[in-house]
Amino acid sequence: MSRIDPAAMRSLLRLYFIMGSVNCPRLSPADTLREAIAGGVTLFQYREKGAGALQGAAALELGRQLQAICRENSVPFIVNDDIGLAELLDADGVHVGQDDAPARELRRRLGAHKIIGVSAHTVDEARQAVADGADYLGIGPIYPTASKDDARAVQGPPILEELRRCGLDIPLVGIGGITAGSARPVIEAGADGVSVISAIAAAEDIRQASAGFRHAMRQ
Ligand code: FQP
Ligand code: MG
Repeated sequence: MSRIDPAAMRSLLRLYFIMGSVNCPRLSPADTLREAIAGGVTLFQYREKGAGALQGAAALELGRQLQAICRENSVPFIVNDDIGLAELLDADGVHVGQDDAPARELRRRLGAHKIIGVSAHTVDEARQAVADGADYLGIGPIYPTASKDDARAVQGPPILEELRRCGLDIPLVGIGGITAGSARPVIEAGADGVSVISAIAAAEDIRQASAGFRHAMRQ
C-alpha cells in the first residue's frame, strides 16, 4: 500500500480531536468521543497521558473501545507516542514529538500505509520531519494551553505563515489552546485544520462544541 494522499490527509486534519481518560471531566471517554464525532470530528488521537492516566491493560482496553467507536464512524484512529500500543491495536497511525521515537524509524517499522504525524516547532524540525517521511505535522502551541504541562513557548498563528513561506507544503495542523473563536486565524495562517483537546472534551455540550469548530472553519 502507498502513503496517504496529501489531499486526503488535509481533509482528515480539519478537526483533529485528541484525548485520553484524564481529559474527560463530564462524560466517559467513550461518550465523549461519540458526541465529538457526532459534532464533526474528522480524526482522533488517543493520548492516554498525564497524572492519573491509565496504564498497561487498562490503557489498552480503553484504546480498543475508542478505536471501535472510530471504526463505526469511519474516523481514523491515531495513537500518541506509544508505537507498541499502535501495533497491538493495528491503529491507523501514530503521532510522535521531538522527544519520542524518530519518525524515520516509525516509517520503517509501520510501513507506508500507516499515518505518521510529527510535532514540529521550528522550520528545521519541520524539514527534518518531512525528510523522515511524516504525513502531517502538528504545529504549536499556537495559544496558551493547560493540557500539556511541558508545552513549549506559545508561537501564535505566524509560525504557520513562516512554515508556508519557507516552502513547506506538507499537511499542517495547529495545536494548543485553540477554541472555536480562535480557530479561523489558524486556518488563515496556513493550517489545514486544528487539533483540540479541552475545548471539546471539557465542554458542557461536547457535540455542540465540536460542531462550533466546524462552523467557525466552514469554507
Ligand atoms: N501535535 C499533535 C497533533 N499531537 C500531539 N500529541 C502533539 C502535537 C504533541 O510529543 P508531543 O506531541 O510534543 O507531546 P505529547 O506526547 O505530550 O502529546 F498534530 F496531532 F495535533
Ligand atoms: Mg509525544
